[in-house]
Amino acid sequence: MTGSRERALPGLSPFAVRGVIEGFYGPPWSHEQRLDLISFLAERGMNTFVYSPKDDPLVRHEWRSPYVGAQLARLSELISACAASGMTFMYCLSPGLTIKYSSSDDLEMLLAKFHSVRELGVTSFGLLLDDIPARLQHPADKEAFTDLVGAHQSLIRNVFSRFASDTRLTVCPTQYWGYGDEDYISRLGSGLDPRVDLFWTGRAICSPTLDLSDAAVFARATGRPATYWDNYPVNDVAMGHELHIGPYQGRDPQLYRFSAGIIANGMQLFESSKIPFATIADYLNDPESYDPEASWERAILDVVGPDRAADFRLFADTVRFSCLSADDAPDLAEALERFTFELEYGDREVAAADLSALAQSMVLAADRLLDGSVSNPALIAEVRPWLETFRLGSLALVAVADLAAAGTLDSEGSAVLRPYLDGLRSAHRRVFGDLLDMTLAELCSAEGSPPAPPVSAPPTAKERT
Ligand code: LTM
Repeated sequence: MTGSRERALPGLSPFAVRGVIEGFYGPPWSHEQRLDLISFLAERGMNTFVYSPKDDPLVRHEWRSPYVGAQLARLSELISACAASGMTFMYCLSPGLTIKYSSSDDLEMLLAKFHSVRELGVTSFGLLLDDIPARLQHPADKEAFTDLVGAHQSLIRNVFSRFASDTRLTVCPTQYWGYGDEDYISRLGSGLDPRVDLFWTGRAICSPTLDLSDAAVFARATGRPATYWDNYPVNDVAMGHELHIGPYQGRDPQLYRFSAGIIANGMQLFESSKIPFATIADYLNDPESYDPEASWERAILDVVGPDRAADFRLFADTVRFSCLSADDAPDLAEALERFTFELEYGDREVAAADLSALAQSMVLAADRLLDGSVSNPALIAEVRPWLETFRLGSLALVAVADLAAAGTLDSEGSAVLRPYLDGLRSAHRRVFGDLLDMTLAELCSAEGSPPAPPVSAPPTAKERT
């Protein structure tokens, strides 16, 4: 450890640390995907890839086991790829599920594992103590330490003191979110060498905003600026039905004043993650001028390719919901507001024609993305279940427009639309979210004939042939 924090070059990003963490639960990314990501990030001014897949046994459940054979070769290749791209490879271990804090054998095992990776050329390490028991479990630990803070301070100090002077350590504390001055994090931070960096996810595990005032509180309480582990676009565990491809937003433009940097946690959906990653890179490169929507348009063009970018943009509007966005489908919401108003106070035929044109263009976009030739087939394969739901919802909107044109929304709405509503609900993919669900549910509650049985989407043009 040199003691000097990595500095951003003048005129470039004000954040020293800019990167991505493979830190999600679920099937890890493949070796090829990681290599691809390293170039993708480096090309966009990012400088760090944090290796910490929750479901890689060698970093968590089997943290004591050494790398051998193909696993060693692959790790080595990732490290070389980062070095060749000017990226920092941060290697993390998560020993907290099984470590005995008072055991010198466990400490030596941990140091030996870090050392084995250090031999491959790594000088940046993470000690991740997230998602582990919040209280000491081993009787020997309870004897040796007053509480978890004491055990963690001892572990971190023992690890850090044995690192070479050119080696950095970032710790993820067990309480990694909140106001930033809670008892655990304040005591942990104030007892650690200021050169040890701390990960922090913000006010929540998945934080809608990262505020400058919160960052200042954290820095004051812990004696160092936060390195944000930003849980976006990650969609693991209970978020698996959401597709987080919206733009990065809600991060203070001056966050760098009290933060060492941001590391974004990806989705297992690798290609899809590139869209938000590209916007995160834009924010990190120039947070004060960052424009989420403009950055997002560029990211879609970049990742989807020019041939289908416009089609994908129509779809992407309907999966905007995430911890960063309470809006499910902002463009469609505006169109539905216009439709409802026009229907009530204006011209029924105009209302129906406008909605029909939009909905039909959405169906066609879905068909081209699902069945046509695309420049990023891996992306389309990942988002296919959401695209199919998008198509079904778009067909439901065509049906709404048809009913409106015929003046039969009230009398036939329930019979015609209920099967779509049931189909959308049983698809278990968050597309259109509450917006379409509430619209259809309301139309279905109107008096009329009983609904037909649930349907799934009629076949696309290609499926029919
Ligand atoms: O956020 C942290 C520090 N840990 C875990 C992540 O590994 C996980 O991916 C996210 C999202 O579910 N939540 C966590 O608590």
